[in-house]
Amino acid sequence: MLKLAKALLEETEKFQSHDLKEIEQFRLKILGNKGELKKLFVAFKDVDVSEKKEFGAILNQLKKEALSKVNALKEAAQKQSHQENEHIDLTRPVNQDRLGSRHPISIIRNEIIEVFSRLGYQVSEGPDIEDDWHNFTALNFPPEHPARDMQDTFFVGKNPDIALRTHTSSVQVRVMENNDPPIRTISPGRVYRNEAISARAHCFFHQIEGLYIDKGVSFADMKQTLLFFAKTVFGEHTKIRLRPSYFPFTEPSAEMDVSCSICSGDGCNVCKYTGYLEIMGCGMVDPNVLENCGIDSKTYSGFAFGMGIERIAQLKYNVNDLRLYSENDINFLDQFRAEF
Ligand code: 2U9
Repeated sequence: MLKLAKALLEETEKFQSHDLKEIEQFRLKILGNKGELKKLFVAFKDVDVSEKKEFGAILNQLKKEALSKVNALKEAAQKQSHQENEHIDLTRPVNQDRLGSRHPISIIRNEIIEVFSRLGYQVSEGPDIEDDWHNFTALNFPPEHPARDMQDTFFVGKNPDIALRTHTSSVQVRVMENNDPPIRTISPGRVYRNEAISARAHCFFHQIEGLYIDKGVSFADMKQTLLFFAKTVFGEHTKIRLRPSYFPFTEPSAEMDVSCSICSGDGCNVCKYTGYLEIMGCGMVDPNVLENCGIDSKTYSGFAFGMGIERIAQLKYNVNDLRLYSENDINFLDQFRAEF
């Protein structure tokens, strides 16, 4: 028995392994319930008294040695397998910092600003929360106009005088109130309308409106300015057409179409076989509006125009669901990465 105990002690001292399974088998063999140590302790009772001291000491040493060996080997094996799982692939390319990209609405807005700044237009901005005067009354909206209704406009609190602007014309009223002609200004910005959100309508969108006031400004000036705009944004071969329309703030008023860039005016499903696409409203500023803003309508005249930026983006990018422009889905926005 003593011999066996000594042999097991030697085996324990020599035992080496990185394999968790093998270490566990060794543990069971020496320290397990049916292991060698258990058997030796049972046998200890029958050992001759003269050998008991040495035998007992060896059994205790074996137990201590086996326990610390198993624990140390297990710990080392676990560490190694962890490191193996964490194996570093040195051939992997480095993590690239993701660059942001411009929002399509910003791209189009900047492009439009660029076109009009070449013609001497300044950019003007104003508050999103407006009073009745700047959003409606100064712009010649009659008291019963439907836009003044809660159904169409977001009023702020219970105050019928304060609302989210429904167009950026309010900014241009402020420009006229605070500046003498000549005035050439464009006002880009977010506008709000009380509409249910769908692919075709949203409760907010973005506009650019333009205003030119000086002595002797005519409808022909407007037409030429807007033709220049259309050719720059949609291509040199673009044609425009003006259809009579009505707005409270312009007289006469018109809607402007551009020839369809998909079929060049021949007719396709994008332009619904008309050859033309509606892109903006325009007209000569109503003399009442000039007077409301402190400008002498006998001396000065001017034209104004307004367009939805989403509408231009829909035509340029062929992305028709309006919701995509405000959801900020990274996969959608990523597609405009190259366009800065
Ligand atoms: C002042 C006077 C007149 C701006 C104009 C339009 C025609 C127009 C719409 C196009 C689509 C708004 O985004 S939209 O829904 N706009 O049709 N806007 S003339 O007229 C002005 C602006 C300011 C002081």
